[in-house]
Amino acid sequence: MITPTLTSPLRDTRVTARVGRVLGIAIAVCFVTGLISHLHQHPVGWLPIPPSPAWGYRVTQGLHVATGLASIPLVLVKLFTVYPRLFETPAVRSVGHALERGSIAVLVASMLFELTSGVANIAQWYPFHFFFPTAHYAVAWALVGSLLVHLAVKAPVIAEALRKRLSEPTEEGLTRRGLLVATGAAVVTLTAVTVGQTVPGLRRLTLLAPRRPDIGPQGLPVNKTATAAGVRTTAVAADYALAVDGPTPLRLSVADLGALPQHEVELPITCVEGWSASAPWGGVRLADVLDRAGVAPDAAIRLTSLQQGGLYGSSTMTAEQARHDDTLLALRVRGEVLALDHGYPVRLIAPNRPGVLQTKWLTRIEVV
Ligand SMILES: Nc1nc2c(c(=O)[nH]1)N[C@H]1C(S)=C(S)[C@@H](COP(=O)(O)O)O[C@H]1N2
Ligand SMILES: [Mo]
Repeated sequence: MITPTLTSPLRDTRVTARVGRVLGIAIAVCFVTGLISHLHQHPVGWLPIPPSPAWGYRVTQGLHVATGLASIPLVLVKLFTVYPRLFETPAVRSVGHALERGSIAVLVASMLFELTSGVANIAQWYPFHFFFPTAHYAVAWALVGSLLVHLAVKAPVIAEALRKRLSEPTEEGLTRRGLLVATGAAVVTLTAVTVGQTVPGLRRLTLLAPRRPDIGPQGLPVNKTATAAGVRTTAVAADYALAVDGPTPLRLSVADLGALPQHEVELPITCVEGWSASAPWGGVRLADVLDRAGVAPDAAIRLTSLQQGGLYGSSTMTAEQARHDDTLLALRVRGEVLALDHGYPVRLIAPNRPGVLQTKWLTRIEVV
């Protein structure tokens, strides 16, 4: 039997349990908001997402990314306090012990996978060859499953560790309390320098987030440019028209769209990467256009972009989302004609909807 040699008074269940308690809360919020966000992006028929509150996805995805980032220092410190024990031998002593260690192996591996893949996605870096949302979502279940096993197995140890006072065994070096304070400071700092990507008041602190939500044409970031989408010529073509399929098929030129009743709504673009920004959008109600085409009021629809290929070249919406008063075929933002990179001549903007589904450079609307 090898007893871990890397000992430190900081490696104590009282420290581990206290860090773990905060980490557990962060993971719970991250998991629940992640499930909601996943449901937004990959809708299922039996649980349709309502169009209100308009800020719903902004809050769930903002919290998801913020709690995921806050977990990074917590996981690192928690691992620091226990890692010698991960290499204990004999590796397996009994069936119960095997289960416990197995669940920790899955927990550590899935946690590290979720954090690294999540950060890579925020940075739009795809070194991996799997489809990010599917893998990130599947591994989240493994993480939560193994976490529940871990909590059940360790419940008595955790309860006892949290009950005991955080006494300091020596006067030298970093104290246990010092480590907890430093960990808290790291979490607060990391949150402060990233959360401005979605919280307007904290924008100027946004040092570490890859995007500032107010930098870009017309004061909004751009994820996919018109050049990247290959629509530079088609979007400005003289014969451009938006096709609307229905009992009365329509072909609406930019001038036709401009001649319909115009509305303005204040709505956020919320990217799954964690940034969001609100802006006043102007244009035509999707419901008005669908009515003119004679589309049934309860029909779900698909909106397709001029962009050829690509994952986000089209999106679908429920009838409830499509008929909401704030769901616009936007022609303008902040009173200006949409920049080509924001979807000129016309894009979708709808309440409580992930950015990936706010399809730009629309060319066709059809019933699904
Ligand atoms: N056709 C098309 N529309 C698209 C995309 C795309 O790749 N192609 N990207 C989406 C994503 S991921 C986001 S976050 C928003 C961003 O809109 P913006 O570039 O106007 O800020 O557009 C969405 N609309
Ligand atoms: Mo996005």
